[in-house]
This record gives sequence, C-alpha cells and structure tokens, in this order.
Amino acid sequence: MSDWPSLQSEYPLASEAVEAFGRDGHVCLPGVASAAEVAAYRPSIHEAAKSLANRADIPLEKRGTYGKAFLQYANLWARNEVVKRFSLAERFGHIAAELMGVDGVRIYHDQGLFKEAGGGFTPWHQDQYYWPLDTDNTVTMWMPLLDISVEMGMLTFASGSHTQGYLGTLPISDESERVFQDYVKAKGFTINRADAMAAGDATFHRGWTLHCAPGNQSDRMRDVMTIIYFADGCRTTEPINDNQRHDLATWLPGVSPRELAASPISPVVWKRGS
Ligand SMILES: O=C(O)CCC(=O)C(=O)O
Repeated sequence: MSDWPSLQSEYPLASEAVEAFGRDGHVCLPGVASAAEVAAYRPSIHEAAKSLANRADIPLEKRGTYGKAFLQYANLWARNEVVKRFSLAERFGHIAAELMGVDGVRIYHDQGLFKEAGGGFTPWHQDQYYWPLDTDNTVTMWMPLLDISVEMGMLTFASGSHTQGYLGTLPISDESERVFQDYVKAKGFTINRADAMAAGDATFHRGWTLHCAPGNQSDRMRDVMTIIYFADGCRTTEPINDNQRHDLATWLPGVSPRELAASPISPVVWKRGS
C-alpha cells in the first residue's frame, strides 16, 4: 500500500470557503488531490468499477433519463484496497468535518459516477431524500478524475437551497427536473457552477442542496468519484420511502430506525484529536 500516496496531509481550508459553504450549501475547492494523486488512484477506481454490473451495454437511446445520466458504481472502497485508501482518506474526511463544523465524520458510501460521452443530463434533485438520517449534517464530495469543462457535465447548484430542507418525495427523474427547475426559478435561487475543474479539484455540497448537471456533449467519459459523509453520532430515522428503506438495509446493515448510524461499512473517517 505504500506505493500509493497517503492522502493524509491536511488541506489548507480557507475560512472564506467554510463561510461560502454555510451560506450557499456548496463550495468548489481547488487541488483537494493533486494531479499525481488522482493519476495514482484512477486506475484502481476504474478496476473496481469494472467488477460491478452496469448499464453500459444498453444503448443510451434505450435508457430512461436516470439511466442516461451516468453509470453508477457504489461502495467501490469495499471492493478494492487501493480505493479504500482513497475513499477513507483523512484529508477528505477532515474537509467534510470542517465544512459541517463537526468533530467527526463517517462515510455513508462512495460512488463512481461516470457520465458517458453523449450521456444525458442529471435532473435537479436533493440527495438527502434517499438517506434515513436524523441530521442535515451530510455532505457529498464530488471529484472529477480528469480535467472537465461545463460541456462534460459540470455539477450545478441552486445556491442557498439547502436552507429549505426536505422538499418532497422526488427521486431523480423527469418529474424532479420539472418540479425543482420551476422551484428554483420561483424562489430566485442563483444557479452556480464552475466553468472548468481540474482533476483533483472537488465540490462539496449539503444533502439538501438542489443540484443537477448538463449532459456530456464531449467524446470522453466524465469520470467522477463521489464520497458521502455524515456527522458521527447521528441516528437513523424511520424510512419514509422505498429508497430510504433500501439505503438503510444497504448502507447501514443491521441498524434499526432511531439507532446510532454506525455499521462496519460506515466507519469513522476523521475524528478531532485522534
Ligand atoms: O455527477 C452527476 O451528474 C450528479 C452527481 C450528484 O448528483 C451527486 O453527487 O450528488
């Protein structure tokens, strides 16, 4: 394992970035991993993804909106020791903790989200609709593994929308796109995204922040690694939809509603003072 960069060194997180995250519900941080660090881990992320079933064999035009948006590979860290080193990296977990203002974070799961060349848009949605957690202290790190432009499917946010909390039973779909697009307009939220991101730059967004992404108009795969964190010490809730029931069983196995959200596959990634 010593052949791979350790990803333990601290990221110099500016107080302005923490403020922006609190205000907007998202922030884009440059150089969370260096180009060399990403280059070292990217092949293992792809290797782990290859071991999982996906819809790549189904032509894009035969898939629905969700299926066109990305190839989705969850919990890659549990399949590959190198990816484990990446997804459980202290540096990333520490940033998540500082942004949320908590003393410790657990990983909920990681996900490779690969938007294929010609792949469709990601509809507006809220991530936390899927999560049976009793806290809004949740954050997703979204890190491209190659340099990307807007045209490749840049993550796009409605700034300040996290303050609205739960906005309804709207999984990622044509309906969530329509309803939330209208909602964002009606509320006058500013829509923000980076013009370009280098491999290893990362956005962080809260679980309730409305976000979406355009389709990939380039001829290259937009491979992105995401890691979801939640505040250590929070509890699970009674699932309020089938997606939450699935998530509870899958990402917090053996944990019942209202128990401490902690399982062998949701270890503490970073804790103050340890
Ligand atoms: O990568 C995308 O297109 C969407 C990502 C997303 O919704 C997320 O990471 O929460």
